[in-house]
Amino acid sequence: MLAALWTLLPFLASPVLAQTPLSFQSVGDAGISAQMMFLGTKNKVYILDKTENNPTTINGLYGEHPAWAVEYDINTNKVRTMDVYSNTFCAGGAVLGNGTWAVFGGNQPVTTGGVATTTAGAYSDMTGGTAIRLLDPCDDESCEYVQGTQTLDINSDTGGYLQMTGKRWYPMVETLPDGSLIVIGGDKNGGYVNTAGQDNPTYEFFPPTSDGAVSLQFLSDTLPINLYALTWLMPSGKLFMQANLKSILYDYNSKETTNLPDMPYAARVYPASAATVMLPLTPRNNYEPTILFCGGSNTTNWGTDVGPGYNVTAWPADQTCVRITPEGTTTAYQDDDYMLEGRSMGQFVLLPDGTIWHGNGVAMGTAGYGDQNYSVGQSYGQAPLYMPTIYSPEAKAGTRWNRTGLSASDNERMYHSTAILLPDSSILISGSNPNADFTTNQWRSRTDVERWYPWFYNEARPGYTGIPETVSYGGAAFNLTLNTTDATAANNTKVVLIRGGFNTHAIGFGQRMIELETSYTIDRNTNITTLHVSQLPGTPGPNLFQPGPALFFVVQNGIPSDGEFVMVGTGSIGTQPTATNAALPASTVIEVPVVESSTSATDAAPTAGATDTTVDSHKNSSSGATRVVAPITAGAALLVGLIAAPLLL
Ligand SMILES: *[C@@H]1O[C@H](CO)[C@@H](O)[C@H](O)[C@H]1NC(C)=O
Ligand SMILES: *[C@@H]1O[C@H](CO)[C@@H](O)[C@H](O)[C@H]1NC(C)=O
Ligand SMILES: *[C@@H]1O[C@H](CO)[C@@H](O)[C@H](O)[C@H]1NC(C)=O
Ligand SMILES: *[C@@H]1O[C@H](CO)[C@@H](O)[C@H](O)[C@H]1NC(C)=O
Ligand SMILES: *[C@@H]1O[C@H](CO)[C@@H](O)[C@H](O)[C@H]1NC(C)=O
Ligand SMILES: *[C@@H]1O[C@H](CO)[C@@H](O)[C@H](O)[C@H]1NC(C)=O
Ligand SMILES: *[C@@H]1O[C@H](CO)[C@@H](O)[C@H](O)[C@H]1NC(C)=O
Ligand SMILES: *[C@@H]1O[C@H](CO)[C@@H](O)[C@H](O)[C@H]1NC(C)=O
Ligand SMILES: *[C@@H]1O[C@H](CO)[C@@H](O)[C@H](O)[C@H]1NC(C)=O
Ligand SMILES: *[C@@H]1O[C@H](CO)[C@@H](O)[C@H](O)[C@H]1NC(C)=O
Ligand SMILES: [Cu+2]
Repeated sequence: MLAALWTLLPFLASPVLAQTPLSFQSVGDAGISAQMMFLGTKNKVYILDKTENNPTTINGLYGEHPAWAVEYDINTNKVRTMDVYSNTFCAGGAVLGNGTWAVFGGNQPVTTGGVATTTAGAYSDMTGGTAIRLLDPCDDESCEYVQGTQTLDINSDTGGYLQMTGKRWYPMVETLPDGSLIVIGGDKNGGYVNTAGQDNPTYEFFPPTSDGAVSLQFLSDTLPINLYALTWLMPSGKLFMQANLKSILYDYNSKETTNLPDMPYAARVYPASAATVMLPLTPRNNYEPTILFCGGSNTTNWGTDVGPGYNVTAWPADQTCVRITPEGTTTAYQDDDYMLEGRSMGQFVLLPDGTIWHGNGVAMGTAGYGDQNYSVGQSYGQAPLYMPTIYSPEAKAGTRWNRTGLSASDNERMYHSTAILLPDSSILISGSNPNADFTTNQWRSRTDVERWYPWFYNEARPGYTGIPETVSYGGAAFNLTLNTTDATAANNTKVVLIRGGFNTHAIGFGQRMIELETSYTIDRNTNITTLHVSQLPGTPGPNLFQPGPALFFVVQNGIPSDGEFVMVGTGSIGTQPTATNAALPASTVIEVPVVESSTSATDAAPTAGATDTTVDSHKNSSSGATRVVAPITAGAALLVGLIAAPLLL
């Protein structure tokens, strides 16, 4: 019925279907299984899969073959296939400071059944181990990945500039303060876990530097579980890294490593695959990054690259959550509220209201798959979890997990599923494919796309004008004009930036959120409410929130506006200028001048915008603003207004 309506009323887009807050809705089909996903523009999501027999095909440079890359339009739910030549099987990615997205590594060419091949296989894919693909996202369906020339010979890629120094399957990628990228670790040919024999214990930069591949001992010390070694840039400019049970701060300038406490309770890195996230950076936490780890697996038996070697699907996923503030006064891991159930491959998605969506994953086993007699289908995980949860970072300990009013998805989202934030604050969820190739057997490869809607989805969103095109590190504040004259609402307005990042394997590569400082001026003479917004903190500048595109939200009384892309920093790769942040004006309500009854109306009337001569008798005491006494001139009214007593904030 709904489908018929849809075809009859093509101009009525998604509003035909009910968008119920706190629940999932099936919205479309990506045609491929969404192993990797990122939001490229306000309208387009880019989805990548590994090379496999997806139902959607493309006639590409190397002939007709199944597609493993599409552009998904979030308004029409239509897809455009994109030609990626090389096998993006478990690649990494991030956005550069100039807005170009980069996707690194992958695996050797495969043919039917995911079997490695060195000849032109059924899927016409080239080796992806050293590949780099670049994309400048677009709204006009003209953009394509820029790719090096890959070959079938896994040892003789000729990608040139677009080729890494060595093969990287499961590389971690993080954006650096100059907007370039660091690409870390990975292994050469794939497998359940890493091994010394095929480890690539180095990192390199993109754009490439003369350093080439730089050895990192941590990537040897953390074998066998250090694929997608979890990495976040810290305010000092060092990298916080966590793999196996080890945690370090690494200074890629001096090449010094500082050991931090070991990870308690469980492994978090792939294939244990905990949900991980940097908590929102706010003035309230002094912009001090805290990383949250939830779930994963507390097995100590990691097997080899061939597989776990025991019935891993019978091992319950871990339920613990811990936080660390890697550059805080104490660096001990602290217990956080445990999840409502054990979960591997849970995913965190930052929401602009400051809460964090947590969904997808399984209750038993780990990530990965293989043809073992204990696999369920081919999966090393089972018991999919259909219920998401909301985590509130600022709620009192003991109350941070909340499932009030939420409903479950109908669809399992297991290994190789993804979830990202959209500009309207809904979450796009797709993929799930714990299999070597596309299959309709258990657990089937999922190409369908769902959206999940936050509690405020159908509420009136705050209105404002004056969004800047760029946000800098320090310097003069900027002003927005809010469409409310309510002082409480103005006082309860936040501006946040979110980089959704590159999502794959339960990790939001580069996912980060920062709240800017604000104050407001309400002028009752004009009824104009100005929100004064600080630039990003000039200190520590880009180490705190790296340059590049980010979604900008105005959040009023907990309800976000639609997100719009702004460019953080210069929009170019290179040193980002920083400055001291100008002080914000104190929050002020400028009252309409009060006209004393002894004064003639003609003296008072001409004041700028002060048309309200019938003074509200309560106005004196409202908001603590200084009373303005007539008679006064237009200029004086303005002056007196500006020095009205600031509100205590
Ligand atoms: C961003 O930088 C990369 C690396 O230098 C370059 O390939 C790409 O074309 C640049 N993108 C834009 C939009 O300038
Ligand atoms: C793993 O976690 C379970 C609870 O799910 C606990 O009973 C068990 O002792 C833990 N095992 C290890 C090795 O930590
Ligand atoms: C599973 O396979 C292993 C060999 O890989 C064998 O030792 C074991 O007995 C098998 N288990 C079952 C339940 O078939
Ligand atoms: C593995 O464990 C699961 C869960 O306990 C069980 O259902 C399954 O039969 C086991 N498989 C094998 C091969 O032992
Ligand atoms: C739980 O989440 C709902 C919806 O997101 C929210 O309205 C409610 O305030 C939250 N409750 C607590 C105790 O955090
Ligand atoms: C403010 O703007 C929002 C979004 O455009 C709109 O829904 C709302 O009605 C406006 N409120 C007022 C008071 O104009
Ligand atoms: C923002 O508004 C304040 C007064 O409300 C003004 O002093 C300041 O110059 C404005 N800033 C910009 C960048 O326009
Ligand atoms: C503004 O909000 C803050 C909390 O964010 C509160 O402490 C302060 O009292 C509020 N001020 C007014 C004037 O409402
Ligand atoms: C400002 O808003 C108040 C209350 O809505 C209204 O009485 C007054 O006329 C408005 N003033 C101007 C200058 O629009
Ligand atoms: C308003 O302020 C004047 C002068 O400070 C004072 O005499 C008067 O009582 C106040 N009125 C009210 C309603 O607070
Ligand atoms: Cu994978």
